[in-house]
Amino acid sequence: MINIKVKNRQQALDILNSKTPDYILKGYNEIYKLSDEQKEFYQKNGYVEIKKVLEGEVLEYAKEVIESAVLVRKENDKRTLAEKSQYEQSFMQCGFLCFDFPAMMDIVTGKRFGGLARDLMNIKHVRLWHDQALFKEPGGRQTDVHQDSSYWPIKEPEFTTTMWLSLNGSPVNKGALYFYPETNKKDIKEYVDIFKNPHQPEVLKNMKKVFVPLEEGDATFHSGLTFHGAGENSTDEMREAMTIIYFKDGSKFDASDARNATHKSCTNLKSDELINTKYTPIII
Ligand SMILES: O=C(O)CCC(=O)C(=O)O
Repeated sequence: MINIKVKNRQQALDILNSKTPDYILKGYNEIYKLSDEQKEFYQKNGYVEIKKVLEGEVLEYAKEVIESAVLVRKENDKRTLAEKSQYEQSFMQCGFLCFDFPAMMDIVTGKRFGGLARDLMNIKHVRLWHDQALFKEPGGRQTDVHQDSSYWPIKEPEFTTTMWLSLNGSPVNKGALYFYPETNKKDIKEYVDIFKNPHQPEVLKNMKKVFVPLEEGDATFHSGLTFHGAGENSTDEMREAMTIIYFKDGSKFDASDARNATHKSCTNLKSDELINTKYTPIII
């Protein structure tokens, strides 16, 4: 039940393949000026909420493009929620959308988003790691707690970050994200098998998680080291979010964990090589 203006595959493909209007592109690329407090909050806690990353017509346009991409990717999946795997009941996941659809490429390479990632991590340049839409269906289960960097073969996980942009609002009962503050600083590395067999890490037992409900157009950024998850969606509306993941230009491929070494963004790389593939362009 995507709340989508386009009615069918052809309309979706039309917008996905049409040229993004200049005033929309301007919105995707206009630099967002962060305050020192926001940067310090991110550095300390490993996540931060940023208001109005997109708004007005630019948000509406981006939403229609992203919904169209999800529609095209998922139109043949007729399974009910109950028929899906436990992992798939947490969200409909559509990755690497920018390489299939030009209008998605304009969003994913937007310097407004990449600039925020760069400035929060306080580095010179960021590369794209990958993009993914994460739509939690009505009735969708919680997203199990995990640490993103444990799935990524990147040598410097402290310089990885995810922008999680809410397209239609994510109050607590509609799958809001939560974070464990300061777990980015704790030297914990724990692989949670969210795909098949999730567990609650013992180290988080006495820590408090913080839910961050968002309005549409607001975003959070979280470090690849920060433990996080999301609540269930107990509403009858799809929770629509777009994520773009960035890493520091100059980071190297770490193939030591076989579970992650085949990541598409590192195709054809050897261990310790600079990550600079066709999937990982410099964004800003
Ligand atoms: O969207 C969700 O439910 C989870 C998102 C998440 O874990 C992530 O973006 O790293």
